[in-house]
Amino acid sequence: MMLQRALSRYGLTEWGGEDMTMSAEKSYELQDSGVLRFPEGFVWGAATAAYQIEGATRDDGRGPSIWDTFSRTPGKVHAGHTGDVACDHYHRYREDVAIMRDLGLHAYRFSIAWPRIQPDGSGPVNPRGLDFYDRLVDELLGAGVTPVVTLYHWDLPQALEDRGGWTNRDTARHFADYAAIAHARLGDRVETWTTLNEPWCSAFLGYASGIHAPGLADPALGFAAAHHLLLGHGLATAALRASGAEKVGITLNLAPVVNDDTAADRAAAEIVDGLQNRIFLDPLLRGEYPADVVERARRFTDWSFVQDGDLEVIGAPIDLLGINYYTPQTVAARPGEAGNPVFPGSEGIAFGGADAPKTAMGWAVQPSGLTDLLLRLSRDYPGTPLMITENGAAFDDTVEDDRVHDTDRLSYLDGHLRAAHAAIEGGADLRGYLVWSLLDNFEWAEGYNKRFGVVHVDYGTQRRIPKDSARWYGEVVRRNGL
Ligand code: IFM
Repeated sequence: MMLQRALSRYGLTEWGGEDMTMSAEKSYELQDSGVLRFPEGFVWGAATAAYQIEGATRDDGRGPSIWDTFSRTPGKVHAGHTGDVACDHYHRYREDVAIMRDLGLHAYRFSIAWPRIQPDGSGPVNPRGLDFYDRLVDELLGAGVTPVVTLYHWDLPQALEDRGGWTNRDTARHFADYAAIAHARLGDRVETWTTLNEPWCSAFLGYASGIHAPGLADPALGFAAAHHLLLGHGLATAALRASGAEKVGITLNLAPVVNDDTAADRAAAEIVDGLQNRIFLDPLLRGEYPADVVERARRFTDWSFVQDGDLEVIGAPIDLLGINYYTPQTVAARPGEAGNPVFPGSEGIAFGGADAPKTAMGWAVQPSGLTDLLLRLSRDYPGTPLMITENGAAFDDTVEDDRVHDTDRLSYLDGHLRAAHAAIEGGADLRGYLVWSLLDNFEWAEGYNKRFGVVHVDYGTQRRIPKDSARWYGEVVRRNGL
């Protein structure tokens, strides 16, 4: 059941049945292909998100978010876990920044909790919320770590959800106001701003399938939310530019969709590529929705939420495209198959895992997918610098004598860095790599049951232990290579 829920995060189902988790025995060998150097100035760092690590959900005037509500809804999150305490980063950020400094990280991508800044999502600003990020940014800069801000990593103020959340066009406007408020306070020290993290998840896990907050399950709402998220990105980008932001971007969760077996399978892959990747890439980077996606979604929506001028706003140039890559999407044409709720319009398509070792999430480990993805983006959407804003893996770690020998994670990261390097050699304009995640944290519907960190967190004591992967990663950073 738990594995099934983790799989469904990416529209996967369990093909095969037996334990799919990659064991130490099954884990693949580190490749030994000599020294690989990354380009000079390549940015190495780590990423987190507010609700996943901060805790302190009632401190200093923070308002409730949709994840506070959702995690309290019985049956929605593993074992009823909530983000109330999480990694207590709100109080321990100095210790966490010191870990980053010791690892030699160049950059830290964190998200700002909108409900700390505007407890009701619009209207009055809560200065104590801004104060926290002010302290965090200063601490980072003092440690030589460059802050990279994400404005929205899924914790919508509940007050806005009560008025329709991302299905309400007004939310996009409120988001731009909030972006300007955050920039006014931090813009003198933060150069790089990303608007949204993974709008696909917000729209289709949150509104179309009910797997994530706010837990609604209506395909039409999913498409409306996707559009308003994109509009929010566009309006926030304009607001950030007007306030003088230097670099503005967005982060998407993208995946190559694979199956070359038959013409029908290739057609199925094209459909899912539209529903996962092009539905965001095309409006952002080409100023239009892909015709096949528009057509396919007509069974759910007439797209009347798209108003004149929206696509110009959404398609305004950006300075950086953030890519979150974990696993490829493997599909097959299978007539009669019910549509997958996270991909409304995918009737007749079966989703499965690639034939590869799996992480604790059940996600196939396939580094070559990252090379393919980066090269495809360079080919189909040239001209926008790329950054890997998330990549990493959950495994069932154990602590022995104050050490965590997370060979599987280390191996995963090594493989993906080699894959990223291959893409650079192939011409991809990749500027940096941020590992997901700095810390073990609240993995959304999986609660604290899945550990993605390169630093172990004991949730009972809040003690941090850098895992072997963290030590290794620090060495990669130091050498600018492998
Ligand atoms: O933990 C999440 C993160 O919040 C968004 N990207 C995927 C990660 C792993 O599931």
